[in-house]
Amino acid sequence: MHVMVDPSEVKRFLLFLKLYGISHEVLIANVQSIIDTETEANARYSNTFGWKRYNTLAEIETWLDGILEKYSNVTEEFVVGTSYEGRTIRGIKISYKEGNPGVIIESNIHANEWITSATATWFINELLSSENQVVRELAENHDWYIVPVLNVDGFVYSHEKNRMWRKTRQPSNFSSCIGVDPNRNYDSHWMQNDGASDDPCSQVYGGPHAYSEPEIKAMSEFIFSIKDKVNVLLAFHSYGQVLLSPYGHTAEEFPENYEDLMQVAKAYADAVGTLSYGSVFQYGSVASVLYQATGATNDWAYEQGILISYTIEFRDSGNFGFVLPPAFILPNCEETLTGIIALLGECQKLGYLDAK
Ligand code: 0X9
Ligand code: ZN
Repeated sequence: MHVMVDPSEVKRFLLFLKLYGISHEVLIANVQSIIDTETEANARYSNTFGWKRYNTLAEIETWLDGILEKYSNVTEEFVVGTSYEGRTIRGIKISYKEGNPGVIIESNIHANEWITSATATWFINELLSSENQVVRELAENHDWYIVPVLNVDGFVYSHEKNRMWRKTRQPSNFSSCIGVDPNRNYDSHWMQNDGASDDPCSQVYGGPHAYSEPEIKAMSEFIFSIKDKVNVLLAFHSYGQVLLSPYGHTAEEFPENYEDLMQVAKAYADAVGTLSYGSVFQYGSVASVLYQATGATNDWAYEQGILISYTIEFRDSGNFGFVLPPAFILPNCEETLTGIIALLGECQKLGYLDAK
């Protein structure tokens, strides 16, 4: 378990660990100092959009406009819906021909997981501009539906006010704490088995009811509207370096095609393992390798018939956690591309990419 402790609580916390005989190791001595370093690194490249730093929502949107214009013959904008604070949640469809299997990428549902939208935008750029033959095949033989930033309000808040913000920004009717964990808000075993919290102050608050968050209501409706054309869903998260398959509500039960899901996840992990970075990716079902978590995108999507459905936790394994330094954006992107190529290759072999 990774725990972030308020400086004023450190003494008490250490005492608590000692009292219960819990061993520990300090991963990040001062979270603020790595945030400050990240802010400086971002400022260094501040006048250009790119992947040497983390871009703001406004920058991502301007970049997206340019991409949609430049590649207008193979791209199409779609609007997922409107956030609580009134922002438009935008996505891009990339399609080179008819009859392709569909892949949905949901990214930055958790506001503080900046590496996810950095990777999603890089990935979009690669699909459209790479001249590498394998990437061309990847791009042109699938229909891509990519939402680079789903939790737009939270993302802006994490840039402007609190780097560690995770949830949405909708206030509660009965608490002064703000926001819901959007990845606990889909209508899939919602709030069952301790897979989420009913405390509005919790980081994993499931909300007053499923789909209470406009972002999640909209995203579920969007996915539902295209589910018959979609074979694979990938939800981009950080951190932990792990591919998580259904289910999140129980470790006692596994999906019917669990073996296939593990074989496909292994292909991703093995492919990433061949790169020189040496990153190790684990895989397994959410509840068996991580913790019980209900109401998440990939479980819900699986239940809608999207049988290849993963949460992918990107870098790292805790050295920087959510505040992954910008220097690691490109290595993470490369790993993701390599992993996805292998993942879809394995899906193809197993017959999951046939027209639905
Ligand atoms: O807890 C989460 O929502 C995800 N981990 S994170 O550190 N990015 O917050 C894991 C979600 C996977 N859960 C299910 N698919 N049920
Ligand atoms: Zn997450």
